[in-house]
Amino acid sequence: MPVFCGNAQQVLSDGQLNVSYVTDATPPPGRHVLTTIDYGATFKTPADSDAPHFNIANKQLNTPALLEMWSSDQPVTRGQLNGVTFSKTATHITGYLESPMPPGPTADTAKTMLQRVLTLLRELQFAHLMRIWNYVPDINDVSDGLEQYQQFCVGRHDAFFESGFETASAFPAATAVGGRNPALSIFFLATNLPITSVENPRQVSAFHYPAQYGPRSPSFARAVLAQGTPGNEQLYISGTASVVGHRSVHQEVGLQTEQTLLNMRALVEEAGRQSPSSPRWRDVRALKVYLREAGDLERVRPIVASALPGAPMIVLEADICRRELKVEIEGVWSRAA
Ligand code: 3EB
Repeated sequence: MPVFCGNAQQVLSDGQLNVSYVTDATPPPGRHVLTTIDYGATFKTPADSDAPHFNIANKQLNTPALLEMWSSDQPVTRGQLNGVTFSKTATHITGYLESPMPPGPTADTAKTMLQRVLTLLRELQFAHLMRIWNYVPDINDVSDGLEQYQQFCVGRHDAFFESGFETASAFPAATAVGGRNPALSIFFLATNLPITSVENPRQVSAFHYPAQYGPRSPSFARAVLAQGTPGNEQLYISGTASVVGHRSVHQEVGLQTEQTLLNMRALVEEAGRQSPSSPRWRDVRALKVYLREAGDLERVRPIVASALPGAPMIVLEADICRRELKVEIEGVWSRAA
């Protein structure tokens, strides 16, 4: 039997994707698994499920280790196209691809990979990329005079704009953190149901960051609200850090964590202004915390747990895209079914 953590057992039943953190890959009753993601390669490939199972090398700092499971109450079909391994229902698709980092600019690798994603979504007719995770190897290293993260932003920007993302309002929610394996790895969610993006009133939109952060601004939305049946919207909050306006604030990791949580709360409130039936702060379903230093776990975890009691949480060791940032947090919110 799967063991659910916190309030993750409140399973939705409206065709939405559902994420849960489990200790066993057995599909819950009535659910179809699209994908499982194993952070830190702790789980063996599940023998009892033929759903794609991906490893992200970043070490999990929580115990017990948890498996991220994406499921639906709708039937799932699976395939491979353009080098992307995907699983889909009638309304949603999850996909994964990775590419070794060849010598030369990371921008080119990022651009090619994202073009493969966008082409796949066009071919399979999922109009809206809603959430994307990017694991960038050596994210703070400099090559050709640019940090790997800034290179990634250049390639991403080019891929999006060349494929017709004319308005920033179409960007997905995103995370871009340092990967611990040598490949650039991308996992994404898309849908053919309506989505809307949400920007943070406390922060300059990332796609409007000034040039001091890199020659191309980061192409992502602070959050995406995915429509379901009324009252069952899901809010996907991007990786969020201690950034106010466009500047990093605070050195100390506890203060950075508190500022990050204030940013996340502001996003939930902003989504509520855009759509009154969107999830409230307490409706958190899954959190992921990225820590540059594993030793900061004792400091960070209680601060997150007191802001969001009982929230299912995976904590990963990962470099953050700005050197001064020590913590980044993301999450999925939805009202109980
Ligand atoms: C920030 O607010 C922190 O480039 O995809 C967070 C989430 C960050 C996603 C991305 C970057 C990205 O700018 C960094």
